Amino acid sequence: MRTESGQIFRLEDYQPSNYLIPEVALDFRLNAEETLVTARLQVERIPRAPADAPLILDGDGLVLEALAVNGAEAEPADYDASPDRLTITRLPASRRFELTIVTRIAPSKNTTLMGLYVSSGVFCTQCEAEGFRRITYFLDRPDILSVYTVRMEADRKDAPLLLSNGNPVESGDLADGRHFAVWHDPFPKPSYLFALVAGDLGVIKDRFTTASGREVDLGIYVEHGKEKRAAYAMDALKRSMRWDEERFGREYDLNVFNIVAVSDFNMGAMENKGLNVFNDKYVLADEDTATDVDFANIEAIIAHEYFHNWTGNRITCRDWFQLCLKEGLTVFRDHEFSADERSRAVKRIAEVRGLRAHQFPEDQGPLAHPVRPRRYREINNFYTATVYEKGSEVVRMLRTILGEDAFRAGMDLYFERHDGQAVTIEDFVKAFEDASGRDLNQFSLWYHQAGTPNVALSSRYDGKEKTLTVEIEQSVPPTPSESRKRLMHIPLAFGLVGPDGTDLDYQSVEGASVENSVIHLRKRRHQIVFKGVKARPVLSINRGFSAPVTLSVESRADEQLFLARHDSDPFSRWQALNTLLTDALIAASKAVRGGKKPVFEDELISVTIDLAADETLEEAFRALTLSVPGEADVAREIGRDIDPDAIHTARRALLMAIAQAGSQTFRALYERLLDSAPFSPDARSAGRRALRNTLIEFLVLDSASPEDAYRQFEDADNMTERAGALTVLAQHFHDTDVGRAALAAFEKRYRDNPLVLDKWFQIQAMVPSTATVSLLRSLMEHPHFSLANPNRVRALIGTFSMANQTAFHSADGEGYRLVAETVAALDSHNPQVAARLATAFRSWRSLEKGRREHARKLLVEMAKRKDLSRDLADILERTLA
Ligand code: 0A1
Ligand code: ZN
Repeated sequence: MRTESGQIFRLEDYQPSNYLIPEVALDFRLNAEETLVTARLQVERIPRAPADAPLILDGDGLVLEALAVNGAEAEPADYDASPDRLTITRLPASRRFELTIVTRIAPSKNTTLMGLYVSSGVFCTQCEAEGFRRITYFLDRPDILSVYTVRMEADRKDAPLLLSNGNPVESGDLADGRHFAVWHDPFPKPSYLFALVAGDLGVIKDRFTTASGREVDLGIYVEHGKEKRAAYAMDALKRSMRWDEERFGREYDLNVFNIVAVSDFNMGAMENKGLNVFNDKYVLADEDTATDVDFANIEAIIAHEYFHNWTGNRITCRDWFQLCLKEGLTVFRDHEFSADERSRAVKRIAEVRGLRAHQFPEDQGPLAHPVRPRRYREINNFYTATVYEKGSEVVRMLRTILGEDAFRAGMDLYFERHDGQAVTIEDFVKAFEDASGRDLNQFSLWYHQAGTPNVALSSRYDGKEKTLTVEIEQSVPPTPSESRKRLMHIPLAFGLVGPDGTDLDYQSVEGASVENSVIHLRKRRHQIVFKGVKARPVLSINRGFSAPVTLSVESRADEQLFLARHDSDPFSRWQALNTLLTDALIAASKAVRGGKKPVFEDELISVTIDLAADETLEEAFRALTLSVPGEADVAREIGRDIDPDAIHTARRALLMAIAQAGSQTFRALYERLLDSAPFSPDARSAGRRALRNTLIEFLVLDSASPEDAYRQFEDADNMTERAGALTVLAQHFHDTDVGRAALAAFEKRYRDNPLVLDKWFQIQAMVPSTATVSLLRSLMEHPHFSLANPNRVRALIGTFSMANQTAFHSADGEGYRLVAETVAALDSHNPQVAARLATAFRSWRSLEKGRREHARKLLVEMAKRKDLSRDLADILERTLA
């Protein structure tokens, strides 16, 4: 099927290529306005391909300058070149031949940030997923693996630094102030992992000795003057390298590993072989300019890209449908790394909050797709929370089901069997089946079926018989183009929490397979009977969020309160409180809508305060328990006919109730937590700051004065506390002199630091006021705002659309209009960023009528525009379908 606005790619249409390209030699004459690219390709026809099979190479906006076959200029009749394709119809009879292709490109005019572009004077590339075809004509698909040799030539003054993948081979001077360098990467790789960087950058260098004694030169390249701010990233890199050896037996394989930070980048970072390119937001940090969340993100993303060296680069994807093969697995690996480096419980709660905030709405709306999709129109739109985060949850479930040892055996087999190959999810799962001897057929549905399963559950205890009977039922809601769903294998970790808070034993169990405290749900309904349970337990279910499902549990509030106070699984403690708070907020927003005053149970308020004050618990965990569910969390749980204003009012009332009841406790705690030690980004210190930042909001609400927050803002010796205080001031006192003064002081201090100024944009984008839309319109005129820079756009407009429920969803539709206008303005420049921004509308159908209508009209208007990019057209079409 073809739609009006583009071809649909289908998994079932996959065909291996008739031609391979075992070797590539690239030569770049770098010049910002006009770069000449000469590609010498060693091409090989596969034995079973017909001798006259045409060779069809991908291009995107290319101009062909010259083409030669085996060194001889090609006859015009033998090929056809268009900007997006080079078809060669007459080829030598021999199976191997050489093609030389010359293209001319204009890096400085490349605003899409795909292919070769210039960021702050630095040449850099981004080729995943299909950016290589913007550089030269190629079989731009991940199952074509080639050994690359890259020669770059540039002006020595503008670009003293010339980097590419692999190891450096040669360099030297040329005439007219130019110079060159040659790099060679011995590992065959797909074109999406190609990279070059050329420019004038500062560097920090270090060394790493691998487990087997190989010396690796490490370099992190940043803008001159910012070198010191790369130290934490370097430390994270070395820890990642060691961790992958210890936990997965994976060593680094080249002599050099380089990271380059650039300021214009569409995503977080990119795992190009031996030459990772990063959004500088995920490299640069020091206490004055980065928050603890920034430090944690840097650690996670440095690790993520490094881990791709084995899961993604050495073993890559056969086609883009298999994106989760590398992404889900690598996210799982970076999550485990952060859990080991920091607090496992806190990390898990943060992951689950992220999954629910980003993946659940995707899975429950018009953009739902399986972890391994079967069709796409624009692959850029599939770098989603489903592929990444749910993909990681699937790997986590695999480990839960198999256990640590069999999981590791499966990973080892996968590495051993597929090193150097481009493979599929089926290959991945098969490695675990073969290593463990288990049948993972039903489990694999997690890859193939979209939608968040629901698990409904009730339990009853028979004191005479000493049995606990649990009734469980699974259902998977329909999703676009998948109305009938099959039953899943859902692993539910559980505990039977006894009256003293410790887990009770049982003698036997019937009705489902239960092993190592995990119930394996495989049928629609299970009646599970635990026998020999000595006392009445409270069932703690889906511990550690063992399965990414929604739960409908028939349980009394006092049971949830009991779990919040006593469950031995910290995740479940947090979850129990979170469920209670969410339920209370749903009830309160109903009351607000009905014109009533919201009320909250005293016991709920006191358990919240008690947990925050419990000094036997880690501070970071306490900060999480005290973080009342956000407005978007409540909206998601309500699910339909959403009124964001009512939720906002309800949430404010809850915050106030907690602030007043906790007044003395919170103030004493806040003072006690003040750290007099010098700044350290470690998890424990960050936890203390997180708790203080959570408390400061309650202090100002209770006192109805900005004073405490302003003092924190002024006294802070680190960005976490400064930005935390400013956020509270902007949220609650934006229209007061103190609020305005703090915002102005922050801007003055950080005017020339774009990454910090992004925080200033972000904090204002979150102000819950009807005036925010016009504030944002004026901020878009700020001299340091630019639609050409993705970080600026995400900070201001992205934050507004994702994290400001009241103003984005303002009843007059003006919030939607602002975002729609920005999307439209961006689309011709940078379609990827425009399309991503447009996903803010994905839950439009769940809003109340007035807002729904505003959103629908704007979506229809946008979809009608001429010359929409494929990226944006795809999102709009699916959102409206
Ligand atoms: N593979 C990268 C993500 C990424 C994807 C596309 C890009 O194009 C702009 C950039 C980066 C990762 O998982 O980190
Ligand atoms: Zn990745």
